[in-house]
Amino acid sequence: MDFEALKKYSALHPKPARLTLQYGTAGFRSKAEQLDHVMFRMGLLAALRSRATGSTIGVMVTASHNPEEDNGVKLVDPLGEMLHPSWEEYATQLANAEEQDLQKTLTEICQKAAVNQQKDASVFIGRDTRPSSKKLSQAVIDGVSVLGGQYHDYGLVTTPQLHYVVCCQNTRGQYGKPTLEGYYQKLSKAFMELIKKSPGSGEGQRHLKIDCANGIGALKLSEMQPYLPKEVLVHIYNDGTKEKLNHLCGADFVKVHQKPPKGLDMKPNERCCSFDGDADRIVYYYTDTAGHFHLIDGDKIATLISIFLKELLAKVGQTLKMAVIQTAYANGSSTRYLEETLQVPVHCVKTGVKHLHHKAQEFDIGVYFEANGHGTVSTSMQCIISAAKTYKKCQISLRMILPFPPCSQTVGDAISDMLVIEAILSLKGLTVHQWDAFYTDFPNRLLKVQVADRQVIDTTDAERRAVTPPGLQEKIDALVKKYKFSRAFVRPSGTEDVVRIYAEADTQENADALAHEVSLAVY
Ligand code: NG1
Ligand code: ZN
Repeated sequence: MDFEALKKYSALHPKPARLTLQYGTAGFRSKAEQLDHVMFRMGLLAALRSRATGSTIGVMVTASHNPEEDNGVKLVDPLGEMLHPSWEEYATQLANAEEQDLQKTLTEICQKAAVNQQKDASVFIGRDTRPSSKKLSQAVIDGVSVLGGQYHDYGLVTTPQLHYVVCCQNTRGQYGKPTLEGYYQKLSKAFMELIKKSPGSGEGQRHLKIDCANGIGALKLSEMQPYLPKEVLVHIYNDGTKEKLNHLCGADFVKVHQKPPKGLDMKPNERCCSFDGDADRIVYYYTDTAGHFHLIDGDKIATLISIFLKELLAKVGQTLKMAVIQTAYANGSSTRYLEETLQVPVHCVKTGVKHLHHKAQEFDIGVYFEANGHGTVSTSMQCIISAAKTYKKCQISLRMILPFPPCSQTVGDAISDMLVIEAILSLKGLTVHQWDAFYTDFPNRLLKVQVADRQVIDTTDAERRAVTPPGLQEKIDALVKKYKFSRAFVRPSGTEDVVRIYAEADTQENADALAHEVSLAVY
């Protein structure tokens, strides 16, 4: 390690005094002007992680659904997964080390993680469309370079695209070509394979209006247009040319406010969807003829995919183990429908797609979605092998469906999820209204409140119960008892300086009242 060069470069990316940040649910997130040193240091860490694993590591500069003024950074592990938890701690240590301790902290990480400093380091870098992202990604490059690492800057990409190229690179092309062209080709080929057996195919085009949150999704969907089969015609709204990123639009806005985004004109029963700011989440929605808005969130997306896969497995006589993975935010009605009507096992894990992904990998087929629309389907090697064996017998090209290739095997991906959903709706001949009618969501409310120190709240049971501060859970229990068919929980956010409150009850009024009362108990 060239400590002189390190000192010189680090001085160009100084850490603001007294600032401490944590590698949270999805990496570091903060106001963009606080992040230059974090980016430089994540460049350093990515080079070390690359040496430790002997693989290419990804660094994505984005703050997803957060306001345009924010930014963030997350590392992508060799198979396109989220950074291993043991390294999250190193990330936090490195980001918070004072200037004079930087060298010592790096040396300690190298010792603890057995990093062979003689090895080559390779890092892929991507960024979203935030005005601050270009400069911040340059700081990442400085960090990689000062440790002698090689880098490839993919520039503007969606988060899932960066995960894709990292996975392709490290699996020597088995997952696909590590280029955006490879990504578009892989997705459109998988989609066409799926849809060609559709009874509705050849009967004209499927129109879909997409709110791209004024973000990277618009750019990348436009790029993908020439690769998309003629069966699906996407209409892009909120492309970022007029309004600010995530402002009154995008998947998070639509999910939290349960209303349509600004900038998208909806006709009754028209199928619409929203991506988030880095295009790893998707939610669908429509308004009915009476003008009522209906949200189809991640829970209903998971349900649609599970129904399709379950029927398919039954048809080809497969007995593969399938499960749905949710978090505490999943609507209780979806859990009941999946378990009781569909008879699919459901598991609840902590918030954050890395926890869902991890659990999903315990099954041959793991369908995992957060209620906010972040998710995908993971398939095991065992599943792929048996699918290949039965391939010849199948009416539908099972080989193309398992592993469900339109579904990203690395992380939730709005573009690939959208193609899967469109294909399944077409194959099953379902309208958006029929899909929505699978079950009715229990009335619910998600609130956030700012408190002096959100970390005083500690939780257990997949975040459904608070263990600290003392007395809080007892207060919540007493409030929940006041309402019928109710539940509520609180947890500190891992991406914002807030505490989140979630409540369900028999009516919307009661869900709102319960959420409000719980929020008062949190202060
Ligand atoms: P936090 O801020 O930890 O609640 C939010 C989402 C997560 C996940 C991450 C990363 C909710 C309630 N929480 O996490 O599900 O998607 O952002 O983007 O939607
Ligand atoms: Zn996102």
